[in-house]
Amino acid sequence: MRIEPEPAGIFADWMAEVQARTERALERILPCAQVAPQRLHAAMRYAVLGAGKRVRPLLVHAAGALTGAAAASLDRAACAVELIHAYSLVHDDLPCMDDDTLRRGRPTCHVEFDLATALLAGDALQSAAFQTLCEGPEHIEPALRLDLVRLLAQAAGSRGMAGGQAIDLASVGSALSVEELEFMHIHKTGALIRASVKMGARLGAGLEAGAGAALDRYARCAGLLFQVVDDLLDCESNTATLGKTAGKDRENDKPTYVTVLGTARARELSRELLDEALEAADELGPGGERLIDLARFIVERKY
Ligand code: GRG
Repeated sequence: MRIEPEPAGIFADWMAEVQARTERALERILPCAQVAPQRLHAAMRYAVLGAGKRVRPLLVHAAGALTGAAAASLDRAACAVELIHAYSLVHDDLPCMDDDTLRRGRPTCHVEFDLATALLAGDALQSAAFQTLCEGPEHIEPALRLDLVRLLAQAAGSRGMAGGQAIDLASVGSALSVEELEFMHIHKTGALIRASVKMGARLGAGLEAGAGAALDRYARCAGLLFQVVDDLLDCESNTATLGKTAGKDRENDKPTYVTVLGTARARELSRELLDEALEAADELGPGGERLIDLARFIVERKY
């Protein structure tokens, strides 16, 4: 049985509340720009604050709501994944990677500052993510903190996001099969999205084995769905709406779901992945509403 979608206003209010509390928590976690080394701290704050949809923090809170975790105990995990995400964007935009000048509607970090500062800002954001998980007044057991650190490290590392990025860079100009493309994106984009869901759920009460498997299926579909939609937006939207350079994948001769499958099939795939994500979320029963709303949001987003 399908869980009925909630009225749009309820989700919009919840989303705005999580985005606002995440912004406040990030603001507190990041060093002040007045503290030395000022330029590095200013670059870190520039890369993180004031923009971004906060999809990964939203997933942390949605999965935490499912397992009954208190919002206050989810904030640090939400910030930690967002800090890793922000670091990945800063490094991805560097000339040695995607070489982009626009991100979140403003100049990329290395354009606003300089190459070395952007590189260091990314490095320091990654460290800040793990420090965030280790600190905090919340009563989170050391074993649970360690689990969170492990989940995030695995997702960000060579068998997660950084590995996916390496495959992405190596695939420029080559024709990937759908399986190879999926493998790349499960790592590059999917790993952090999956970790967000796992970390949020881990902060609440344990799930039964069946529900744990359904949640992981949801997370895997959501990660791939995010990427398919990203590929469609890259070729169908425009720079002003996206806040980053449109058509960049084609310019960089990168294989995408659109180049490998064509637009029509890529769109069909996004519908299939959404259906599978919703089916998995349905299996979770009451409490899974936010995950359902978020899967729809990932598909309907305009940037
Ligand atoms: C440099 C180690 C390293 C990894 C970079 C994730 C990634 C790997 C690069 C980002 C490049 C990119 C455009 C990937 C496609 C999916 C994606 C992560 C889009 C940006 O995420 P959003 O839409 O961004 O959640 P906002 O700005 O809303 O946070």
